[in-house]
Amino acid sequence: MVASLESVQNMFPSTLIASAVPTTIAAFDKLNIEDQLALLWYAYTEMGRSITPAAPGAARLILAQGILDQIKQMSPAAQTQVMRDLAARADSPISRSYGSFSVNTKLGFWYELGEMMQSGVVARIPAGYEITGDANAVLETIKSLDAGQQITVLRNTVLNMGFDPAQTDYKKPEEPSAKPVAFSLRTKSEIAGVSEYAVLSYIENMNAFDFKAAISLFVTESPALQPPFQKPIIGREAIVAYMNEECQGLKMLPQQGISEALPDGSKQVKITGKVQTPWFGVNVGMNIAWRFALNPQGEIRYLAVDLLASPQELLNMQR
Ligand code: ECH
Repeated sequence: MVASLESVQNMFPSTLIASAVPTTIAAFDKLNIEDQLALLWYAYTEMGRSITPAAPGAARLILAQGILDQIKQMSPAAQTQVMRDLAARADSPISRSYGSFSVNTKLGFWYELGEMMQSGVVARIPAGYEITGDANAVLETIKSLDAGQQITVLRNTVLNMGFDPAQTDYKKPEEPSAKPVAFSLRTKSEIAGVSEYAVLSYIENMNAFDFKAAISLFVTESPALQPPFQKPIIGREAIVAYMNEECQGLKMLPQQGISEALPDGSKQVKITGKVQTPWFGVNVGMNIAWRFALNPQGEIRYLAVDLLASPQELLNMQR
């Protein structure tokens, strides 16, 4: 018998996730557009989280470059309007192009725009702009989050911007995937408490950006991958497309785990550890749990990735 998706979604129910992230994003969404942009500016420039300069690689920005050049030529008022349209998800030509960008191109676009704002080439948030009390409350909440949670909020606000009529998910072919790391350079993963082949091999392949090998560890029929705060992505093809877009350059540093055999021969495995994004490199380690449901053949039927509420959760190995 195959366990239903709902039943495996609830495995290791004591895992505490960072629910402050979606509530903060929901509160942010209710703010007016000026406040949203000003808040992001303060959050980004004042929290002192530095982006690794190598991350937004030039190749990634080919699609955004035309629009960035266009923006540079505009009057300060028009530049501000472009930013307002993006944040308001208005239907404008630039907002449509942005909506079709991949995740990393969206982040790279704002990274560049932020640099241009700092150097004065693009209109800044007017000096002396006072954010409302509501916006200030959201900013204070963001300040109280841990670094991994802060960058997750920033990332999600950037991804929600722009106009995307089709709401296309992970079908953007613009980013050629980088070559997987050569076999001779790969590192074996060892995780205290876990010896399941599929789990160890998943981490090794993901750290080598070998997404084809990683997906081969999943069941053929409707495997599911559930990213933090998202609905599960179902099917091998959709998962590989997602990995190609989202997992280039991610570094997974699992620390420990627990494995449980169920009467039907299937298994549930939870591991916890850190994940680093190429955007922030070693500056930010996100506290993560991976919850795997393995079928009796040891194949991955379901994998949930959770952003944890606190570093203490890294040690939570209860059922
Ligand atoms: C300025 C002011 C005006 C408005 C805006 C501005 C610019 C903002 C900028 C923001 C940049 C933000 C960035 C955020 C990057 C965050 C990255 C994160 C990555 C998390 C990845 C995880 C991976 C988990 C997974 C694992 C698996 O095993 C399976 C797959 C997967 C200031 C100009 C907007 C520039 C760069 C949070 C957790 C482990 C689920 C992917």
